[in-house]
Amino acid sequence: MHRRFDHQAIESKWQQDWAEKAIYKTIENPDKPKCFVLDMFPYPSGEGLHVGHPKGYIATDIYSRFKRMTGHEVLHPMGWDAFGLPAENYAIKNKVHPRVAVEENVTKFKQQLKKLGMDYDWGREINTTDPEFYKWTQWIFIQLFKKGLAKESFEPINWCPGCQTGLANEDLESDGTCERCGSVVEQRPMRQWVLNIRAYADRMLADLDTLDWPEHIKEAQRNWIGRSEGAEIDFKLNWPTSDVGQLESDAVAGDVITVFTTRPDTLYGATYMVLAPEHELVTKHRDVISNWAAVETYITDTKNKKEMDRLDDTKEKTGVLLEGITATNPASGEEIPVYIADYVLAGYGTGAIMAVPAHDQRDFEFAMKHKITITNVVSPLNPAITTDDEPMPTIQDLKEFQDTLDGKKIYTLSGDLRNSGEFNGEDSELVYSEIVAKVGGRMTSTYKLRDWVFSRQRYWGEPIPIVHCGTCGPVAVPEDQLPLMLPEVENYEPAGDGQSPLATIDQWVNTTCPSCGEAGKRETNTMPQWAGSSWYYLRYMDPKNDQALVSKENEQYWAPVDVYVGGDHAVRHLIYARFWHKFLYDEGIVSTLEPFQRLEFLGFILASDGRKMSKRWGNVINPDDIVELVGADALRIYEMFMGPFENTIAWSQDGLVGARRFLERVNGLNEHVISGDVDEESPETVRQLHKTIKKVGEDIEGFKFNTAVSALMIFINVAEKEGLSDDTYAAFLRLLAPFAPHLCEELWRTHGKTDSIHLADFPTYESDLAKDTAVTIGVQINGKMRGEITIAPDASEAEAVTATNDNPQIQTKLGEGTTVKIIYVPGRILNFIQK
Ligand code: ANZ
Ligand code: ZN
Repeated sequence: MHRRFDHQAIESKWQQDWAEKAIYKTIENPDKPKCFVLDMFPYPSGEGLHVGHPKGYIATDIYSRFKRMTGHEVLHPMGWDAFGLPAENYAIKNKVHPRVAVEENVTKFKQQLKKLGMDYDWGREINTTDPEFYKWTQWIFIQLFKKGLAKESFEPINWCPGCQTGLANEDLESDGTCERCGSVVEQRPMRQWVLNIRAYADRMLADLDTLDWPEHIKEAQRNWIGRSEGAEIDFKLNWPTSDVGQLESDAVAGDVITVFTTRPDTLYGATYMVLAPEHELVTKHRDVISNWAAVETYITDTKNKKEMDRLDDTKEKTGVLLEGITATNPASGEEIPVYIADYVLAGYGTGAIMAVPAHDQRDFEFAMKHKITITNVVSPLNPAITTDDEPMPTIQDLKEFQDTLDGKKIYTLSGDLRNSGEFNGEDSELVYSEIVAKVGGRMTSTYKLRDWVFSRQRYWGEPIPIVHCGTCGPVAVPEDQLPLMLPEVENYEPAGDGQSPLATIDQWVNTTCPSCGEAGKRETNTMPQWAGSSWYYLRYMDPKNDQALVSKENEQYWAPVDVYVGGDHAVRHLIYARFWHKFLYDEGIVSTLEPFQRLEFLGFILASDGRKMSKRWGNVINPDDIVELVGADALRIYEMFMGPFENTIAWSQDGLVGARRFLERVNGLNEHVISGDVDEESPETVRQLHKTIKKVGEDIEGFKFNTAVSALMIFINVAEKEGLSDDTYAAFLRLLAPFAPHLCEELWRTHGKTDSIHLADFPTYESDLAKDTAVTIGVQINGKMRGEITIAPDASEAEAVTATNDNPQIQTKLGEGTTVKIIYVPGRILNFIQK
């Protein structure tokens, strides 16, 4: 029966009590198994939480309470990812120092979270902008620097004219615009700090297989890393020496162009080469390139092109022949032309390709346009493959009809080799490595993953702890001088000249070289917003340690994160953190190969109009209002009951009301508690209880919170009808406690218990009682469905057959033939085979 309750009084009373008694205080308790449950920590925005944000936090709260009740020591912490552009932009807009803005926002967020009754141990709160925290971010950077994994680079990088800073590839939308401000990102050559994340690419790929993560996230990471297996092959460059004479040229006879190819089997068909326009060999040979003016113009044009457009397969393939130089195909010995063309990218492979127009679509289009020889070297092994299509053109055809072949499909698979010298007639896949060996090539792999551009020309980030010295080069700030504090500036807006605002503080910039003691200058770039989040989870294990990032004991006790929950960052954060973790593993700081063993990806909550909740649409719902209206418990139940956790679902006020009414029934349930002998409890209630214990436990473990809530609702239906014992009532409260911690605590205490329900044990079930007592299965005759029977799930074949006696319809049909065989699958189907 429904009974109303004063949620405000109940919720604030117990929140205060829990805090006073510190019931969620986390310790390292070697006598208990541990469980580390982690949320992707929020960036504390000025707008505060909307009702979508807590969905993941509620889930981990339920999960961690369940784990605590099942005998685990639980680490369920919360903190703030507070560096980065959004905080800085907010601060600039609202004319407050980013630190002040962050403090205000953190206070707001914390209040909101506290009202939801979360079981965080706030004693372990962290903040990436706290010098005691970023001291260790800087420390990790120094270790990366010492190992040669953090280095300066002068290659062109993504520059966002809107945000006035360099960006990593991961910060771009798929159309190449800035994900923060939408500006078209330019390529700008700039001095940068980059991290060699590629050094860990193979391990990051291999170890994905050991993770309990959603398959689509693993696949996104595989694609982002983008490993290609292939070979590097050297092509000799030639130019007629008589033309060169006494040039003041850097060009050296015998220079080679190294290409990366995934198809060395097509080497004999490489009839020209292409260098990326930015390739260093191009300018190096300017003195022997007779059409240098045209070449230079093309290089300049390329600089203004977006990588997206260069990759666009529908665009016409442009390029310029390097007149005066040729290359030698190391297999066929033929002299072939060398081009520059923007469809070859500087940052992939070696920035140079051997072009095989007969078997590569881009090369084919380019060759057609520039009238370059096309040599067919692979034919289908099984000629049947092409009979539906047009027959493969022969080389002769190709040569004669080049002009008319436009738009034709070419053969790009493996097959029988042709025009390939000693390899003629061989299966191209089988001689792949023999061809590589013959020309002195090397098997290798290349990656789409680029260096991680790790410097930002902005204020609100961790200062990069490096001093530049004229003699020693870049030198790490000594570790005992960490944290290198972010200095105060007058103006924290970007300077616009590509320098960070820190560059304007002479006093800070000018220092002495830690190595030789001469005058040096501090690095003025700061770290990207992804730095702190790449290792923050480790700090929760030992947040106050000023001797180490994390102590060995604490790390060994808590690592790895058992469940990580969030709804963004399939790549980026989850790639960066895995990279740093593996590095810290190599450094002996962490003991596990991976940071996050299990990942649960959540679906978002949309506004009731089906749009994203945003100030812009005016459809934001503040959790504070909901908590005031129906209480935190109802909000928690509602968000978990909305649908499968991973689904994105729109908010509904009706659903919220339903959750509140359920809790009112819970509040009235004690009226159905039977007084007197427990033996009088209806067997149906008992069975239902055991089934519910099993279901709720398994569903929480599996992050199926919606079906757990519905099991609790089914239980209450039975209990209201049949009545329930005192013990059953107490067990039910404990099942519900992780979901509705306040009301359950209230009812538990009014039921005479003295200790918090959240420190009680989760109920256990008896398997026999938790079993389904009956299942309904189909009965078939010769494969045709003829009716149903209801029997015990583990009923024997004989029992199943006997059960059909009660079904006249089946009996009539059975009478029409003679049964020769019976196929019975318990719990599934009973099939009579008749003659
Ligand atoms: C010869 C060849 C013949 C190729 C053939 C393909 C087919 P994925 O799979 O993406 O790794 N390539 C190499 N470096 C490049 C660069 N910097 N810019 C543009 N293209 C580049 O692609 C590898 C293939 O892409 C390589 O194999 C190379 O062309 C080209 F029938 O070499 B291939
Ligand atoms: Zn020096």
